[in-house]
Amino acid sequence: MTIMHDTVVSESEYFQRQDDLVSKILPNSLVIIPNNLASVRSNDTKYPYRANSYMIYLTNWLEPSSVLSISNSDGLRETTLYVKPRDIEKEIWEGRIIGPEGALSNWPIDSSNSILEFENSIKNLLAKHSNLYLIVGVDSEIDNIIKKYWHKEILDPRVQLDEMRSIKSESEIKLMKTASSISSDAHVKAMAISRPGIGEWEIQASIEGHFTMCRSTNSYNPIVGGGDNSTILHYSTNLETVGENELVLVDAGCEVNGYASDITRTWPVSGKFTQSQRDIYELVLEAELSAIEACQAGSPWINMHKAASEVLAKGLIDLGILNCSYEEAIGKNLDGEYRKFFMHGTGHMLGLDVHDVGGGRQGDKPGPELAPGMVVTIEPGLYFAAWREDISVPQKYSGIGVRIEDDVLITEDGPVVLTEMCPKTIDEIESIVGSAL
Ligand SMILES: [Mn+2]
Repeated sequence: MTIMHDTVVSESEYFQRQDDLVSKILPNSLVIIPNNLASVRSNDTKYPYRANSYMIYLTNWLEPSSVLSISNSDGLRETTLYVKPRDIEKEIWEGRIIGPEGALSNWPIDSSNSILEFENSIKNLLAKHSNLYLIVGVDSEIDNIIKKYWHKEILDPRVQLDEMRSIKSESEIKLMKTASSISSDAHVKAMAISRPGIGEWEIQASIEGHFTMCRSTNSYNPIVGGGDNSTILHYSTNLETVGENELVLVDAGCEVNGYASDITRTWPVSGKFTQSQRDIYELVLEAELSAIEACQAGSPWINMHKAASEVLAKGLIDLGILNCSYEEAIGKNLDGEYRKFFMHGTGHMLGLDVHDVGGGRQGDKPGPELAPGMVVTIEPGLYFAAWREDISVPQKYSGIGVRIEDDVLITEDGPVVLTEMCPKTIDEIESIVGSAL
């Protein structure tokens, strides 16, 4: 099976993004964005390469050893890409190199140059500009070259770029819908092959196999935690088996043309939730639905977290897990007793990065207002680790971890769940688990 990703971003949209950036920065400025470094695993073996998300956003240039510069002197945009020069010896071993000419003919840029000319060229360019924007820390060699010739303040272009990236265009939303649908299918397939004794790695393999079959890749390392491992928030060893009547928590999503999806589902590998698992699952699902409902344009970021937290705090009292008043359970600043069991945020922005730019609660501030075009995840959870000595819970809940996560597009007409095709009711899940055996 193959899926054609025909929803790519057009050349004019990339130029539009560059123009938008140029209009938001100070006059007579130069913006410099180095691409991520390729990273060595050992000797001549490298880790899979992923370009810098800002580079993808502005040009979709995916080769390492490259730098983007955008100037707005004289009110005109001049976008230059410095890239690896052609090199037949290297290309025989490592694959074709596009080179400056290929880049100029096929990528959304105004001019190109060899990366070997970067220092000479940038020295002259810096002298002609009054302001410099640079993403520092991506490539220290580039940072050092710049600091040789620029002794004034260095501004951060992410201030402008993050604001732009946080509102998704129609083409970006289409890519994220494709990613959401591939990830949903992967979760359903993994549910269908689940059985008592299944290896966490088998579920991981099924999911990653589906991503690859669909010409996509992980947007982060999959979390497949069975039994007590479901209570480790970023567990990713995935090397144990899941026993009879245990839950498995699977947090896995793919990316398509750089755009991420992020789904978590939790299911009983034996096909039936026990009563205790059902108690916790139903409560987390109620919290999730309530938080999704709070994803309204104009509403502050904190509202979705508040909505999930209120349901969980009340539910924990009703189940006899918390023996305190509701006020103590929820806390003055959403920091009450319930945080022992729900210790992370309710969601994050999603886009080119799985934890995308532009969102979140900053300290005590309520965070940004939700706006149409933002995509956020909603992912409340409850975790009762058997190994924790600092908490006590009724024995029947010990070792249970449940998280449910969907990707939500904010629109004028309310939340649109991009991952809605991924089943999450108890009845749906029970009917799918084991159905492919
Ligand atoms: Mn997430």
